[in-house]
Amino acid sequence: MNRFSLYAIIFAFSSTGISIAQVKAPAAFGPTPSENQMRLQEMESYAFVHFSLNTYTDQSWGFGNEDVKLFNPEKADCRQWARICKEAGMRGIIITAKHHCGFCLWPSKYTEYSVKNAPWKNGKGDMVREMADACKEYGLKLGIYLSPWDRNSADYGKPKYITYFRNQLTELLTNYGPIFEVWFDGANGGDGYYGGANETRTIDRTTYYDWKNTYDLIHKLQPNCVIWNDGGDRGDLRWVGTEEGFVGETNWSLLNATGEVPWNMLHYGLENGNAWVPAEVNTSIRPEWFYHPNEDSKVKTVPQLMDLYYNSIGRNGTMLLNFPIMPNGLIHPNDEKAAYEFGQAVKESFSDNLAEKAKAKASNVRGNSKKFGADKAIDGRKDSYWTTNDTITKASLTLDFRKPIIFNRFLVQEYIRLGQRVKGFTVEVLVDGIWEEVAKATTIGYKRILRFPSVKATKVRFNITDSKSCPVISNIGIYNAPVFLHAPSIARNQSGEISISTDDIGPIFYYTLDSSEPTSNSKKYTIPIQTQGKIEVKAITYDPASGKSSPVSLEKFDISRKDWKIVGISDEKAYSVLDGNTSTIWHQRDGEKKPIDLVIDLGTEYNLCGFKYLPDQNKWSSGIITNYQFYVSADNKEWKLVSEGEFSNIKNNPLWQIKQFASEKARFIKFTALKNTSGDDVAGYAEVDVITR
Ligand code: FUL
Repeated sequence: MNRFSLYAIIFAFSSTGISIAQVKAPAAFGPTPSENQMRLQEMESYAFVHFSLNTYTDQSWGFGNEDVKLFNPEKADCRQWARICKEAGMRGIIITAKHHCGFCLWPSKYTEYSVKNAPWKNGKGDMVREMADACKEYGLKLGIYLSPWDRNSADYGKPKYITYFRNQLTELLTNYGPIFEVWFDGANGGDGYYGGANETRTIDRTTYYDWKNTYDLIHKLQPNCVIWNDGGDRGDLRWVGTEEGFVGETNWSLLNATGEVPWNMLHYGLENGNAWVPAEVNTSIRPEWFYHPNEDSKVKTVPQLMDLYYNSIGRNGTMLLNFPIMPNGLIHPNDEKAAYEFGQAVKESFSDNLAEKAKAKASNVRGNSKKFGADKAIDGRKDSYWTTNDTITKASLTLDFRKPIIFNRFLVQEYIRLGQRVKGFTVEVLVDGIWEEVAKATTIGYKRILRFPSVKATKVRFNITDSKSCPVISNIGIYNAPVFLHAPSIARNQSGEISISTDDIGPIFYYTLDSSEPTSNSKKYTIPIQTQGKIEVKAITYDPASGKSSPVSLEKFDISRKDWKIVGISDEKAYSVLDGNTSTIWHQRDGEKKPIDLVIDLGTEYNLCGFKYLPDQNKWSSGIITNYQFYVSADNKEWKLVSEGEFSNIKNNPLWQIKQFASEKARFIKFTALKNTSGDDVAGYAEVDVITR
């Protein structure tokens, strides 16, 4: 199209009486979002709630044989969940209607493994109904997590199970009002109860569910619902390849409609993909998805939740934050407090858009039309935008505040209904007559937020340095957001030295060893603290300039590992499993010989009641143990098996795995790796520890 045909001129008169030419909007470039995807993107943040039978067994995944009689949340109150999510600024809730164990939170007609046989409300309860009602009351949308993998069903793996799966989907999509998202977890197949068969069953994730017809069913029953699917056909959204709560800094909302989606595509999208598949960042407010009492002190703090916000919504993704439900049916007060304070912090950060008070000027305006002028990027409307002539792929927009203002955030949005275009941009500020670059980034998409140290400047210049086609910018925001200090990390090495650290610049730490809350009057940390035996350390980061403190970090250490010896292994590197440093990994390879044992002499006899294993944090490395046995011995000859089982979800969520057992006196431990995520003969360990009485 040439420049002259592009500008179809129609005469019109503006309110000032000056004749203006109306210029055609740019044509869409590449794939664009559907109305359903658009609606979801504008929701920005929504919650997950994880609740099932494994809430009662302290597991991450139920095996499928857990007793339905365990389910009795005597205080269950979905209105509490909805209120908390609303206070955190979320717009919807996705409930785990059925997790991998197969237990249904609604009285499904198609199975006995549901609330209808649980003591809760004498079998008359329906948690999905209560969730739907609570969402309605609080103005939230309802979403459904329905696990395709069902470790309870005798038919799982057979064609018959597909009818069962679709029957359940039909119940959920017809009886509970509008559903905004269905979530099909990618974990699928493996060991399970399967109606008593107790075996391993695998399926082909791409063909087994006949996704095309399953999707047709969803579209028919809930035309406004988006589909998240990590296990088969491309859905409307993509997983970002990690459950830690961040997507790539470069984040294209594009993939190819068919073909493989390796990790880098999940994380960064595909610059020239031919389908619109935006990123959804899912993570939990605690390390695990389900409730575990030992994580009550591990709830994400406000600075961590703000990082999550910037690394998801601030990087062109939506944010899906999980709340585990306690056995009594409520969200824990610690999670409630964090969610409330997070909601407040987001409001405080983004309530005053300083850009709206500025005068905007652009290097190029499409056809010099007022309709596409620079001020359209700061008018607070989502249906107007600043854009340039078609041939322009580099352009800048300057905001003039006419006096110095202080700020530390730059927010920008593309008008994605016309496609995602921008490939690179910088932000400069004018300080004392000199332009300085304060931030530089690649993609924008629906929303991008950049953080930088506070500056005092009179002007801001947003430079688009590269774009696939003419840039189309719907919104710019400048904010002076509060800065939150991160709680420090606390580690103990093998000799018992405690060190306290953080990534923040120039921090000061205060700590306590007597369970009291640390303040700036507590002991100041200068050098590593020598400790022995069981100890509880609490610490804060403190900024003397502002007088602000971080949230409190708490670490409980068991006996020190000073006298521990790794038996029968000459490789000195093996001691990295005891060094307290989570980034040093030791890999043990045993040729054809499986299983692989790690034997440790604790030096003295202890009353042992559990052990802890931290895998390699790089989920692609080999040797992440999924199935284990744990033995104890007094003499390194006679061994007693005290614990065995699986580390569920260890690849996607590589947390400390904590296993408890009935207490046993012993001096030697043997940790046996039976299976790993890489299917080879390697056992890898970041850390191994014990729990004593
Ligand atoms: C994972 C599951 O295996 C977890 O248990 C959890 O439900 C999470 C949201 O997805 O893949």
